This record gives sequence, structure tokens and C-alpha cells, in this order.
Amino acid sequence: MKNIRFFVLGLAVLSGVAGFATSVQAEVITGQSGNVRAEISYEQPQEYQYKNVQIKIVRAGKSVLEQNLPQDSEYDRPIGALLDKNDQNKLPVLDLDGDKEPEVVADFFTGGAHCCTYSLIYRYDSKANQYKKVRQEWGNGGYRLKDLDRDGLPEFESRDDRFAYAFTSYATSGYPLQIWQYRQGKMIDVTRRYPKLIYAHAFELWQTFLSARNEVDNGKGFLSAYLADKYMLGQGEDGWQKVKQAYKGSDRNQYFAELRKFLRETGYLK
Ligand SMILES: [Ca+2]
Ligand SMILES: [Ca+2]
Repeated sequence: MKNIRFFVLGLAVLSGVAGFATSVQAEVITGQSGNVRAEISYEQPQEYQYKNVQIKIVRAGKSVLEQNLPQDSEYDRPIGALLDKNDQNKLPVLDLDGDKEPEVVADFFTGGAHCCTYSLIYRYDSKANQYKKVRQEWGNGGYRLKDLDRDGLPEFESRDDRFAYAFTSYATSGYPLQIWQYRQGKMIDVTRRYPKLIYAHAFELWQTFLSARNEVDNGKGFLSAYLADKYMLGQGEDGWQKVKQAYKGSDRNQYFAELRKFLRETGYLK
């Protein structure tokens, strides 16, 4: 079950919040690749509030970007600020798409028990000598950077967070696998290019369902995510057969109807 719920950045974040301070002092997190150096600064947090969050990107000693970041609220904070002091990679600066130019990946957490995490990904536009960003929402979850196909470029391994609370509580929600690539300023959902990983993920969800089906909500949350994975594998019908055989809840007809509707709304069932 643990592996299915691996990215609860939010929870890790809460436990790492810095202590209260009496004087306002700037704190900085940094990252560097080649001659590109990025930093995020903010006032020392007071009562979990982060003020004056700024980003700065310097190329070969020259500042190219320097701006205040809009925050959803004052609880909105850079995740790097909450990592262990010895963590070297607080503000990742790395080439995500193989064009030899590093991007800056700034992760944030908006506060609350789970929700939400998001990334601001900055890309250098050499013609304009400017950085342009995209914002990627991760919801309650997060992601891991991992080179899944070993081509030397990292993928964002994540989950479809729309399944949080969809059929049950947060703790018993399961999620379909989601894999993203960053290419020239855009985030692309490439999950279906990794059928072996989806298969392994579906298998794991099924195992989790089996161990949870006698508990609250009969393992509904895991079964829903399992079926979404099966659709991505082109095995929707096979998935439904297994689901109908295995689900023992007394609300089966209603659950199946709602599940079908949800899978259509989320684009798994076409
Ligand atoms: Ca790049
Ligand atoms: Ca890769």
C-alpha cells in the first residue's frame, strides 16, 4: 500500500517546518548547473507564513530574472525551504529536455493537511534573454524525477490526483499512474508510452485492493484506480470483468455506474 501512496510531499513538508523567529531575516535556497545559478529567497517564516518569496536566476554572473512570486496565500512556500539542511539539491537546476540548457524547477506547497503542491519550471529563451515559466499542478501528491526509459533525461513520475477523495476518504484513495515529460516549455502526459510500468502499477493496486476490500468502503478507491490503469493498457473490458467479480460491496450497481461516469469524465473511458 505504501508504494501506491508514495508522493505525499505535503505531509513530509509539514513536519519540517522551521521554528518561529523573532526578527525578519532573509533565507535562501539555491541550485546550480554550469554557469546557471538559481535562488529563491524569503523572509524567515513566522507562524508558518512565508513572505516576500523571490526568485532570481543568474547566468554567468549576470542576473536575468529577478521577481517576486505570487503566492496563493502566505502559507504558500518553497518546498526546498523545508528539506533537510544538508540536502544539496534544494532548488533543482537541470536539463529536462536534452537541449543542453538547464531548466529551473521550483516546487511549492500551498499549505493545509495535504493540498497542494505545484512546480514552476523556468526555461531560458536565448533570443529574448528571458526566462519563461510553466506551472504544473500536482494536487495532493507530488512527483519524483526519475529517468524511467534510461535515455538520459528525467521523467516526472506522478499520479492522477483527480482520484483523491473520488470514491472514499483520502487515506483509502488509490491513483492511476501518471508520467510527464518536459519538452521545450511544455509538460506532456506520456504515461501510455510506459505500458510495463502501468502494468506493474495496476498489479500493485490490485494487491492493495485485495488487502483493503474488507475494510472501510470495500477498497473502492484502489479498484477505481486499477481500472483506469487497465484502460491505459487497452484492457478496459478485462478490467471490468475482474472488478465485477471481485467487488463485494452492497452498493455494486451504484458504484459501477458512478465509476463508469467518472472514468469517462477523466478521459480513461473514451
Ligand atoms: Ca533544457
Ligand atoms: Ca527519460
